[in-house]
Amino acid sequence: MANEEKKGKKAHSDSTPAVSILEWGITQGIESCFDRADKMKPCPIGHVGACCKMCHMGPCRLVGKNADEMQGICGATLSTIAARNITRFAAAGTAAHGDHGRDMAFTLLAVANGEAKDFQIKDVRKLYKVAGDLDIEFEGRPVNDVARDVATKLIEDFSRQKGEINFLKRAPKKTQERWKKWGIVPRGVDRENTESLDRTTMGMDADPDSLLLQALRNALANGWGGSMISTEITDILFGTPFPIKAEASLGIFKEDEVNIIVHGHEPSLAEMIVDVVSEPEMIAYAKSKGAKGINLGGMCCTANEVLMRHGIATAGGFTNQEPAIMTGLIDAFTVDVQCIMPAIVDVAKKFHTKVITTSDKVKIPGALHIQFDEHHAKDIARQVVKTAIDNYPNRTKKGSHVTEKFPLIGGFSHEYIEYMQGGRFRGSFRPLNDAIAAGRIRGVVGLAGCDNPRFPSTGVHKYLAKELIKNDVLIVSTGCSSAACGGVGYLTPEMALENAGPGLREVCEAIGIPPILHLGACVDNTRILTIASAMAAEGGLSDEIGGMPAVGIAPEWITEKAVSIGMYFAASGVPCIFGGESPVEASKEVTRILTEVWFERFKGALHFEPDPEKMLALALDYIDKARAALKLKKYESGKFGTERVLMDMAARREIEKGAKPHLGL
Ligand code: NFS
Ligand code: SF4
Repeated sequence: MANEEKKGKKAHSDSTPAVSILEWGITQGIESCFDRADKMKPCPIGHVGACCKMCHMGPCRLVGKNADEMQGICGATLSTIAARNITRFAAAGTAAHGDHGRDMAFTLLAVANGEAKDFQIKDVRKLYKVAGDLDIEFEGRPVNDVARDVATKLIEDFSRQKGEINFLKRAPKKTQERWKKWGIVPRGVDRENTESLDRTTMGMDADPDSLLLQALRNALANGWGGSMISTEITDILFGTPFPIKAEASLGIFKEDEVNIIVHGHEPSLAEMIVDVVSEPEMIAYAKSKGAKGINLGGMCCTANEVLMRHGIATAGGFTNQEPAIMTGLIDAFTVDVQCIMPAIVDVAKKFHTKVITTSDKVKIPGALHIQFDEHHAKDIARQVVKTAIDNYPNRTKKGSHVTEKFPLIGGFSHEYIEYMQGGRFRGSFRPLNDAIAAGRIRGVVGLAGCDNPRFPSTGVHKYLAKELIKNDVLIVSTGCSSAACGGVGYLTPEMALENAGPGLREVCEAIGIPPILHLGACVDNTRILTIASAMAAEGGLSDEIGGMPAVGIAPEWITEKAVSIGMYFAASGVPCIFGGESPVEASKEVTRILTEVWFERFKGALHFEPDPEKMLALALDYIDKARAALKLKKYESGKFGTERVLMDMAARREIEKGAKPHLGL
């Protein structure tokens, strides 16, 4: 392609900083996922037919006008194949989050046994809270003994063959009864994953409903198992988040400092790097190489973890990986696990950037591998940082740099959300429930999931965020959705003043919070389960998670993890709306099960809806219907009851001061 032609080519991201860098990249012949998305037309199978490759009689492609009447060689119908395929998505997603949770549990065990000396248990209160939930005695016992028992009991959640995952009992009774009634109580994470693979192999379960119930059981093992274990242990080890200021966008890199990115999901190494970059010897070493200092930034969910706890800036979500390297300013691009595009190595080759893989589960040809080991965590972190510093003088080729960045407030753990509604001694969910009942807040949406190069990437998140808050819907956001919103300045209290409906604005003003609460990484979607359970226990709305005026939306989802998350929300009683073409559209039966049948049984659902306006309408419709079923005041913008806003002013002062509150655990 001639350079002139390349210049005219548009990168279809909806993020202005990303577009300016990507378009520069096009002129330089540097490819990104956006270019590959243009070249690689999406295979229509899924929404116009089904493909099964579970055995070597196939692959069997059921396509064409009569796909619905076709069968694979074994006799599997289109609905069987569609149900099997999406069940495997749920299993793989659970495996990813489950392995993350397992790694965190083993780290906690190593810390308790004194084998991982660089880590400490930072939140002993939370350890005791979790111990209490697990019926582990904690009073008067040494902290490490309690931690060992907690880690051991949670590790059992992975290997248990019979019985139930521990945290299921945190759910409202009625929610648990629905799981029992439909036989979807998960036993152990690994058992459900194995059973999903077994059931979906050739010659096994052919009944779509039965298969999809297993998908739900498998997904619940993620939501109330793997992911929740990860969130809880991460808080225990690194501290429960509270509101903290940070910055977002590709403009966070500094021309005169060593820039290091931590990308991926498991925060153990990243936490150590956070410590190491402020060590005087490291800073002196950076200066000896001509840099003014060391600048640490995050990407994807590792970014969310260190942002929530340390205010480390985020360079963005999934589609920002390549443009970040194209700035030419990154000296080390350190990755741990999940959502790491192998393509970053190709982009890095055009610059001086060193891609460093750190997990034995993630190796990429062409990357430097420095194996993480929690037993020598800080030494390994120092090795990574030193590699970055040594690479700083190699920065020669100029990339395309932007300077635009936005302030944000993140760090809304469920503990803090409870605290902000009444302080340490009066903390409860009563004010939130009252504000919803009175119509001040119309409902709550969990805005989550990936940013996708097949969309105007990040654009659907931004559209929905703005429209929802205009409609007085409080948003809790996680994962790359938080990065999409943070990267345009949406995660600030000012956003409420300028864009929220009158009721939501009043609530946000009373506490000084943004209308979009950044709850953390994708594993922290489990904080939403905890919040919803607390709202049910508080009374005044639904007495189970199902039936709340609450919806989950993953407008630009990409990964199998997203499907697993959508399904554990659906099984727990939250209708979910996913963007893009449906991967099961060709099967009317599977589509009906995911929506109508699941709604009838669990009050949750999984919709696929490519049109952003229809997504919004569907979400508001679910919220309004839930309000009507709960006999709450009909929502009308600007007209709400006269309940007092009981939110605590002390919380607001603490956000302003940036002081650490004493969370009322
Ligand atoms: Ni979630 Fe986090 Fe982003 Fe999608 Fe990937 S980073 S676990 S999967 S792409 S939101
Ligand atoms: Fe074809 Fe059945 Fe084998 Fe699938 S399992 S590839 S449908 S024969």
